[in-house]
Order: sequence, then C-alpha cells, then structure tokens
Amino acid sequence: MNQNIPEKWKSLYDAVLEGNAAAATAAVDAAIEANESPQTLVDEYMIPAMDDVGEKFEQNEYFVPELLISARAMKAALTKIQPLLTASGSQPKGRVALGTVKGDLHDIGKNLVAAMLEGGGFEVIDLGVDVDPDKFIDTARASKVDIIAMSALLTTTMPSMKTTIEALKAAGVRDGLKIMIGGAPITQEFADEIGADAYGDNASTAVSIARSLVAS
Ligand code: B1M
Repeated sequence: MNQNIPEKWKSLYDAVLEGNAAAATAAVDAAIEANESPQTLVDEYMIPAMDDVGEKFEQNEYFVPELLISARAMKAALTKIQPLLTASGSQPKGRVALGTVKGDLHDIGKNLVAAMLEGGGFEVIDLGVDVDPDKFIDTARASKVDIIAMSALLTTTMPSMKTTIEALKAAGVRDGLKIMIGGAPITQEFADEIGADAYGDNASTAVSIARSLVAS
C-alpha cells in the first residue's frame, strides 16, 4: 500500500480507493479551485490510489465489483481533469491512433495517454478498448496516421500487441508509421522483442516519445 500520500489532497486518494465518485470529483474541484496542478493530482493521488486498489485485489481484500467502482470514481475525477491536460490551438504535431489491444478492457491509462497527447499537440483517434488488429489497419489506411499507439494491462493480452504488429506488416502498412506501446506489464525488452519502435512507461513520457517518433 502507498504510505506516502501527501495530506494536502488525501481526500482525493481516499475517494478513489473507496470508489466514491462524488467525493472524488468534489476533491478535484477543491484542488483546482486552489490552483493545484492537475498533473500532481493524477500522479500523486489518483494513480497511487489505483495501484493500491490493484494491491487490495491481489490480497483478496477487493474483488471485481470494487475494482469497477474505484475505476468509476477515477474516471469521474479524470473527466474534470482531462480538459485541463489538453491544450488548445496550434497545428497538430501528428496523428495518433490509440487503443487498448484485443481482449483487454482497461482504459483508464489509455485515456490519460490520449489526454496528454492531445495536450502535447497531437490529434488522437481513440479506438477504444478490445481493439482488433484489423481496426488498427483500417484506421492506418483511412486516416494516414503517423503513430499506432497500443496499451495493454494484462499479461495475457500482451501477445495481442505482437499480433497487431504482424498484421500491420502483412497488410503492408507497417513501414509507413511508427508503433508505440505501453501499459503496466510492458517493458522496453518486450517492445524490442515484438518490433515496436518505442515504449512509454507513463502518460507524460508518451508525449515526448511521440514527438521524437514523428521527428525521426
Ligand atoms: Co484489472 N487487472 N482486471 N480491472 N485492474 C489489473 C491490471 C491487475 C494488475 C490487478 C491485480 O491483480 N493487481 C490484474 C492483471 C494481472 C496480470 O495480468 N498479471 C487485473 C486483472 C487480473 C483483471 C481481470 C482479469 C479480473 C477478473 O475479471 N478476474 C479483468 C480483465 C478484464 C479484461 O480486460 N478482459 C479485469 C478487469 C478490471 C476492471 C474492468 C474491473 C477495471 C478496469 C476499468 C477500466 O479501465 N475502465 C480494472 C482495474 C481498475 C484494474 C487496476 C486495479 C487499475 C488499472 C488502472 O486503471 N490503473 C489494475 C491494477 C493496477 O494497475 N495497479 C488491474 C491506473 C492507470 C492510470 O494506470 O493503466 O497502468 P495504467 O496506465 C499508466 C501506464 O501504464 C502508462 O500510462 C498510464 C498513466 O501513467 N500507459 C501507457 C498505459 N498505456 C500506455 C500506452 C502508451 C504509453 C504509456 O503508449 C501507447
């Protein structure tokens, strides 16, 4: 369990951990009103809360319903924060098709990556969750994307990333774009092994990585 949650907005951490959406959004409102950085709220309170939800799940203290209500509280709080992470104006730096891979329904991290990429000036086509390789291929063809970005949270769905890359190759679209992958179980070694161009370990680094991919 995370023991080092700063007292300042601990009510936000508690609300996400306990799955209290109303308290989570109220805490975000209060923090934003007090000029707290949205990124600090995400990094120091909300993500640690979700990590602790995962730990409680592993210890059989929480079960799937608790995961779901914590996820709902996290999403409610993020709905308030996402527009603040998303900058406006200026020419898009590139177009990214982003999705959680086939078989995987986790979308909180993927949504954060989308918000940060948009905030970093990218146009994001969000393909959602459980994305079939064909959907990535169709989007790459139809929308001339610069980057295919894939998220996975389950060790059992990591192979879907490889399958998608192989399908992009077989469809003849792999060479015209860059591939970035991320998600809790993903590592640089895995990215190298399956032939992805880059691995991002969090939503902030995903933006700098996307920028260097487009520049290269
Ligand atoms: Co699930 N789940 N879950 N779950 N869940 C995990 C992932 C798990 C680690 C929990 C645990 O056991 N500790 C475990 C996986 C174990 C494993 O694979 N080794 C697990 C399991 C087992 C399951 C089920 C199988 C449970 C069951 O049914 N028995 C089931 C699978 C369903 C499916 O997908 N087919 C399941 C279901 C669910 C819910 C639907 C109930 C819910 C998801 C709700 C939703 O997303 N809408 C849920 C939740 C909430 C979690 C935990 C608790 C939290 C995930 C989360 O949102 N984290 C999770 C435990 C954990 O992660 N600590 C767990 C916060 C989020 C901000 O972090 O997504 O890692 P994350 O994203 C980060 C980085 O990874 C990175 O940036 C983000 C921000 O920094 N990142 C990228 C992510 N994608 C990126 C892409 C990039 C770059 C960076 O470039 C493209």
